[in-house]
Amino acid sequence: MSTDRQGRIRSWTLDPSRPRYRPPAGAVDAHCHVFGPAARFPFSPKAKYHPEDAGPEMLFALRDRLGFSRNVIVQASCHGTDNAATLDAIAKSGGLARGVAVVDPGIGDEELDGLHAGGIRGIRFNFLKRLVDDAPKDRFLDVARRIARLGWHVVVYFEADILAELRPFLEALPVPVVIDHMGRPDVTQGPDGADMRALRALLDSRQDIWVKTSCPDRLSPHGEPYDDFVAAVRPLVEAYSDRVLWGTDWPHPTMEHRIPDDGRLVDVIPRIAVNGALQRKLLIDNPMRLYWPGLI
Ligand code: 0GY
Repeated sequence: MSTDRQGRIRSWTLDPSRPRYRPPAGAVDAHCHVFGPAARFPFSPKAKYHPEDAGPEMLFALRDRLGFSRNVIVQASCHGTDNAATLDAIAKSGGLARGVAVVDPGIGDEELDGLHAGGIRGIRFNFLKRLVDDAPKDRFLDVARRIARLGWHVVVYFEADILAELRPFLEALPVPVVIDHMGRPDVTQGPDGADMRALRALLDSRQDIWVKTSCPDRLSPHGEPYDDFVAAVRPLVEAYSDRVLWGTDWPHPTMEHRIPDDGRLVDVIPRIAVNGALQRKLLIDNPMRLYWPGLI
C-alpha cells in the first residue's frame, strides 16, 4: 500500500496500460471521482478514508489516455456534503464533465439551483456502512421529491445483501434511479444466481431504473481477466441495453490493497457489450440521455 508523508493513501496506478479496446468517439466515463486537492478542498471530518490528491488534471489526462470524451464525476464520500471539489472539476472540464452531488437532505432549493448551474444532474444516496454514518431513508425521499423539478435522478449505492430491505424505498423514489456497480452482486454466482435475479426483478419493476455495469475489480474475487464478472454481466447488458452505463471508478476509492489497471478495465467493455451497437448504447447514448439530454 502506498501512502504519502501525511499518511494519505493512493488507490490508483500511476502507469495504467493502454487499453487494446478503443471506445467510440464521444464515449462517457459515467462513474469517476476527484479527491481534492485537499489543500483547497479539505476532506470531511466524517471521511472514512484520506486519499492522496487526485484532481481534475489527472482525471482528464486519464480520460484522454483511455480514449474517452466525457466524465460524470460522482461526489466521493471523503468529501462529505461539500461538493466544491466536484464542482471545481466540472468547471475545469470545458463542458465535458457533469456531476452527481451528495447533499444534506435539508438543502434549500436555491442551493440546488446553484448545483444545477454548476453541472450537477443527480444526487447520491450511499448505504455502505463502512463509508457513511447514516442513511436516513425518509429524509432521502423528501429531497428526492424536491429534485424532480430539475429533471435530476438519484444514484444509489448499496450492497446486494440489503437489496430486499431497500426495495420499498427504491420503488417509492419519485425520480429515475441509477444503481452503482449493479448493487454489488456476487458475480461468482453467475448470470442466473440469486443476486443477479434480484437485480433483474428490480429492473423489471420500473422502466426508469438504470444500472452501472462497472467495477470488475471490486466485484471479481478472482481478478483479471475478470471472467466471472463478464459471465454474469454480459447477459444483463444485452437484456437492458437501453439502461446500462459504464465507468472506470477512477481513482478507485478504498482499493489500495488491489489497485486495478485502468487499461485492463477498459478491455472488459467489449466482452460485456459484444458489438458496436451495444457499445454505443453503453458508452454514448445512455449516459448522454441522462447527463447531456438533447445533445445527441
Ligand atoms: C465507489 C466505491 C466506493 C467508494 C465511494 O464515495 C465513496 O467513497 O463511492 C467504495 O469504497 O466501495 O464507487 O467509488
